Amino acid sequence: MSKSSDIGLIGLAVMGQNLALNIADHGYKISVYNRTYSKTENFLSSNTANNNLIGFESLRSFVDSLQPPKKIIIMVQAGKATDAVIDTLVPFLKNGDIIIDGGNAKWTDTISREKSLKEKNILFVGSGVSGGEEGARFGPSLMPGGSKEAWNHISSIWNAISAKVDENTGKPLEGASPGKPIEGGVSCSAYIGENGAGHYVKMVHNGIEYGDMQMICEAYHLMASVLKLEPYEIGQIFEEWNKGQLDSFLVEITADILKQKDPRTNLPFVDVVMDAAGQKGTGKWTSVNALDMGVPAPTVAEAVFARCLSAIKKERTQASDILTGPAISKSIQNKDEIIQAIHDALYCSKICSYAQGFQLMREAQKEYDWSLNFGEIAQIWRGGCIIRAAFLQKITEAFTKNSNLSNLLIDGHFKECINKYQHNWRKVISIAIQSGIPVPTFSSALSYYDGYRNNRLPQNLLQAQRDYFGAHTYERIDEDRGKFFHLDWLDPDRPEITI
Ligand code: NBP
Repeated sequence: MSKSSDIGLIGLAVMGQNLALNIADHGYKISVYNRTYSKTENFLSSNTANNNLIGFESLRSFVDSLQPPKKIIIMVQAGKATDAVIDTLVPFLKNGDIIIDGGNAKWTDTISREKSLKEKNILFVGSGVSGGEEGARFGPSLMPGGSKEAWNHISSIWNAISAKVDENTGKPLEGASPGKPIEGGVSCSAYIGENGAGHYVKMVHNGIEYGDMQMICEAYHLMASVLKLEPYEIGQIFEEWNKGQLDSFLVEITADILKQKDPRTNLPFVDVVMDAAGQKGTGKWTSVNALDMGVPAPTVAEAVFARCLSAIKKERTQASDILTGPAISKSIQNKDEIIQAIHDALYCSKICSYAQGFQLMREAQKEYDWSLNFGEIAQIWRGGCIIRAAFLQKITEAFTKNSNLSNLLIDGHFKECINKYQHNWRKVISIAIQSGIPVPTFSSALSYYDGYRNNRLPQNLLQAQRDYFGAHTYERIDEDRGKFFHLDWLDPDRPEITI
């Protein structure tokens, strides 16, 4: 077997097949392998016109077909399946060969894998791949991390196959089709950092995606319940919103979904879909990591909890017969004003959610000794991925102006937006509360904003409570930070104890 392929790929389910076709479309010769050979055969027979694809039944022949250093992408389930594939692959590899995990691995697993493969002189890249099936086929957003040496070998392929955005506007370049990839534009791929940095950033991306989706759902819920608009009308509103500041893939598909009829009943499609959400875990990982590091990221967590609450459908149905809430006002005046206010609430909440996501990454880079480029991260999310949005251009601009920006809320543009829209944001949340409509992400984002901008929070009392029952000590406002005191609560008139 001549060593003729530029790269190999293992795992021919949805993502693997599409990524392989994307790579082949860009002129790279790619070898493919799957545990169940019939899937490889089916894939090849459906793509006979593509001369850059070559399939193998045996793993050894697959590896033998690759040019050194061998570059092998793994696109299988995260966790045990990824480890199983690595374990079977390693005996066939030599020093300096490269494994790239394109699955949704947990970043801590990527850190461990990179470390143990390094000991075997195998280079490892953990690359976030975002954009689902369509992205993998015609241009995903790629977040590679791990061995820098390996990155130098794969960067030209990664840059070629990733989504592209317009150099001036930052808008995604669309219109790719089989055999005709996008030419030119700025690549949505950049080296993120050492070991697990790429998969970490992909996880935060997914957490932000949870927040974005839930916020859109809250806007829809308010329009449907308070304004009593039909799904089609709400779809038209989202379509309008997609032309302005909220221009994004998720708003665009929301408009399409809301305008869609159920082919079976002819009812609005959303009205026949069960209101019980699933999840695959990356939102939960983001929230657990935020709690572990002590970073305030309540909006993503609320989005995860909103899915959990929706999932207990049977219990909610029973509770709906027992529990009461306020009646929703029948006559709504100034409908257009409320629609505008919901738009503004969505935009402000989105700013806060992203501010939290970037704060999380800022803390993680200290924890894991990475050096993340936040402007570049926002830039590679502008195309290919689920959270792609015009808004990300503003984040890139904010970090370009100030790479040490402590929080997006402080940036001039975002500060001005919130100043302009916060009246409407507060109004919408008041309407929701008075109408008994849950808005967990809108309201948690506002509480985050009010908490962040408040110089004095009630945790003075909390610290006193902790000292009272557990001698946990407190700091004083008239002493230096880091000096701790304890009051003898059985005899509070005694001088306090300096710790
Ligand atoms: P799956 O995650 O469903 O993986 C199944 C594929 O892995 C099958 O082709 C299976 O082969 C193969 N596989 C091999 Br090879 N060895 C395996 C083993 N030891 N155990 C289990 N499976 C093995 O595929 P996917 O949905 O294409 O996703 C691939 C990765 O990309 C995942 O990590 C996923 O989280 C990530 N991702 C997915 C999306 C998305 O939108 N779906 C987006 C971004 C990232 P078989 O045919 O023999 O069973």
